[in-house]
Amino acid sequence: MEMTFAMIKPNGVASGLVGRLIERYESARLSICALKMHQMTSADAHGFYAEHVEKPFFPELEEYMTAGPSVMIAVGGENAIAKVRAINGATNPEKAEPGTIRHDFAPSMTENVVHSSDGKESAAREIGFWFKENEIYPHEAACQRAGCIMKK
Ligand code: FUP
Repeated sequence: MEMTFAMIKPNGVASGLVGRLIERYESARLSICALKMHQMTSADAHGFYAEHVEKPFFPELEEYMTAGPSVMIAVGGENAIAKVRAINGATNPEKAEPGTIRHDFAPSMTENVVHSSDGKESAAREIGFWFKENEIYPHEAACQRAGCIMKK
């Protein structure tokens, strides 16, 4: 099982989209392994987006990301990294395919509603950035013990 990091950004939370967006991930047979709400501080934004701090768009990105709470999620399942990227759509919503979250909801490249890790390394870094080990429930066995009530 692979795990990735997904985030519903402040305008997604403020627009009441949390349930609808998480449903897209769960409907793709992905599972929630960790979940919390958190409003990024300036320090969080500098740490999480360390590779972008020197870019010209960073001040705007920081302002957006610290404007309200986001929902942080570790998402698990087969090919979770690629699946969540596909469900989210291209970074620039003008290039996002119909049916993707960013096509359906994102007003601009900066305020693009959702995030997801772009590879195994970033997934591990990003999950570790937001969650302690004992906040993550990655094991299918634990899910099986709880029981699935969905009809096959
Ligand atoms: P993504 O992998 O889709 O999260 O995109 P990036 O890591 O390349 O960029 C992170 C965030 O910076 C994007 F979600 C939006 C913002 N960004 C801009 O505002 N302008 C740019 O030119 C590139 C990224």
